[in-house]
Amino acid sequence: MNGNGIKLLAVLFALLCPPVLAQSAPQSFAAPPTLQEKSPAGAKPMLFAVPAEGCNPSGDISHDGNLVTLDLNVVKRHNKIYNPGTGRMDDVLLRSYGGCLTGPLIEVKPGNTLRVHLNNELDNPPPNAPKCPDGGPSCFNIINLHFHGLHVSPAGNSDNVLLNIAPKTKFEYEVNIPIDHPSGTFWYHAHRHGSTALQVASGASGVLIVRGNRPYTGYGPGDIDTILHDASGKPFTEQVLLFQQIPYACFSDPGTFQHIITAPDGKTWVCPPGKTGVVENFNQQLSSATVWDFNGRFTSINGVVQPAITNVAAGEIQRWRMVHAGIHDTVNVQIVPMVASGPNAEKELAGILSGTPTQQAKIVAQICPVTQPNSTRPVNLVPQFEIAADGLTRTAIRPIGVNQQSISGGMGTNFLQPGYRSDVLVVFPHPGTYCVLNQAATPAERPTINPNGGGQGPNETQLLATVIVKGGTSIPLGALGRYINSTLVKNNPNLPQNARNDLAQGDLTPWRGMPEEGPASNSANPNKVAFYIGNLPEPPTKQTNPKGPFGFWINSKEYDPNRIDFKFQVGDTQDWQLTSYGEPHIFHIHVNPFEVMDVTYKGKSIFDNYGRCLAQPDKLGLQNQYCGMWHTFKDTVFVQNDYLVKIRTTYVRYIGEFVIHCHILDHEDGGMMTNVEIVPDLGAPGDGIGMPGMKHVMHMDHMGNSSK
Ligand SMILES: [Cu+2]
Repeated sequence: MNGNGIKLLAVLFALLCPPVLAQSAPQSFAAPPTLQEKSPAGAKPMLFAVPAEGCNPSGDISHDGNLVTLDLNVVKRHNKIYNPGTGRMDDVLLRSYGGCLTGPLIEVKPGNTLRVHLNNELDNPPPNAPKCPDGGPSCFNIINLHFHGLHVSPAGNSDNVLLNIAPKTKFEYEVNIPIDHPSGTFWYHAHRHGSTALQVASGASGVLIVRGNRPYTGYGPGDIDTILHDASGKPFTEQVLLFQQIPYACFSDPGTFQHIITAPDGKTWVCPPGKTGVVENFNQQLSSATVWDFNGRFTSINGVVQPAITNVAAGEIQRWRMVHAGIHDTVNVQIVPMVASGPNAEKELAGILSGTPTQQAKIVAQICPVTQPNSTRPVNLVPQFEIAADGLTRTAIRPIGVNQQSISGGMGTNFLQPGYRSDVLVVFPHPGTYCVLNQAATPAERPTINPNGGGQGPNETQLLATVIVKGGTSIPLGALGRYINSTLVKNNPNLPQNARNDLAQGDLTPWRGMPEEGPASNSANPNKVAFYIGNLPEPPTKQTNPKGPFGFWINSKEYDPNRIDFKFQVGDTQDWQLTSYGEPHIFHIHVNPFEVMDVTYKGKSIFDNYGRCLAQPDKLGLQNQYCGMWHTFKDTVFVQNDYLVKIRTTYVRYIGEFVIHCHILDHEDGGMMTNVEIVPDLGAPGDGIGMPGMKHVMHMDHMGNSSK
């Protein structure tokens, strides 16, 4: 039976059977949807890409070698999300790019022009529609596109998030991906200030892969893609995993969206048959640090809850491209063998778990066991060998979850924050079933402000997916790292000898995504970004005034689209220091990635001279998730309160305005965003933009005064 048949059967069962019996087969893992390949006029039909099961993205795509053209229709459409808590497929009506629960996969090459015809088919909001978080009129149907992590122009009709694409409006984006762009895993999502969280939480996001075929020849970096293949040259199997946390709710008052239907516990959201789940109420569904911990919803992967990944053999090297497209909560990825026994073992080993997240947590603890805090028992984590962070190839393979030897931090977790990407090589040691977990955060990994929710992971361990491994060749767990390194060396006999020698040690420098930053021009006086939610003035240097204005602040200022807070000259290299007060936030900057130079706690670096975490490898704590970041390039970084994150960026090539913001997207919508402007020449009249005296390049502040 094919995937569609299985899904249809699951739906039929859901309709005909009591909830407990509903799930007879696991949800099949589905790759992100693809758009139909558009045929050039008069030509024979080209490759026909079948949409992923269960949805039909609206739009099409064509690749002609240099140009990737995409019709991307923004629509609200009915879909189904499996809810193990009730055993039913919940009906949802959500905004997305293309009509599926996740946007279509976009693949480009360096040097391509990506042309996206964005067609906003959403309705004009009715007069009583909920207002934007900033108090303005409803903006939930106004959308745009952000190409997260791409090094492209932020201006005009490129990666310009200051655009408003109104309902019933078409807009043509043209993104020129430079020929020297690193290959890697990127993503796109909605970014209209005020509706970003609501739209991304609805599914308005998708994966964007830049594929590179530049070999390493001894001069300049090559693309990691060129070495990830078997002995015959066939690329390793890839799995694209877009993690989404869609907080759909059913309302007893559809239309006004004020009263969420809950279970008798008053917390768990439920959708009775005949009701449709929506994301329409910002305050109740999105803007709470703990809502995702208690609402009973599940993290989905490419739109599917707890899928079973089945195309895996023991000993096979796969590349997993993980993208965290959730808006608010940490996902702590761990992989462990399942040890199910007992009356439900057969279903569990097939990848089927029933129950709410809380009910499942007890089962997961038994069948997917991981060392408990303070235990010295070795764990059987399946290591994740990270080759790229935020899309950019690392200097060395980072082993996550290698017992007692890992520099990845406590419990060998791959900490994914909203906006992060992690490309890992995985090898499953033996046939059998494995759990892909979202590991719970321990009390030590929660900010003091929120001991019961939020923080560095869910409050209960959750199953994200199962992997059912069949056939292949068994490899001892402890030998997987050496196996990957030696296989890469063996399968790439034509590499220069120095690269083969490096690769044997897991060194990826020949394929590094970004060159090491040079000195910064402002190292004595770095730029500062201080995140804070609360009443001004910002503590602790000044006493909080409960009567002071409340807000979501960066440097004690809320977002004003007319205000530029940072202005630099193109080509300049700048140092930054990032802090959060009270609770953690997530720093993200557009256009240029940054290098993490250091992370300090109480004035002392958490790293030794070799970039290794000073904390014990498997010690729990807040610093764990920085352990793999020393001199790593990223575009998004967690800023834990009480820590200082030091980063460095060069503003390469592109001028224009773009933004820095918190990637907890309800914080961004609340005001945690600021504008950066890159200009050609800070010393020239008008910063080198236009002729001196030109009037139409002047900036107006919000009072209508010109700033130049
Ligand atoms: Cu934030």
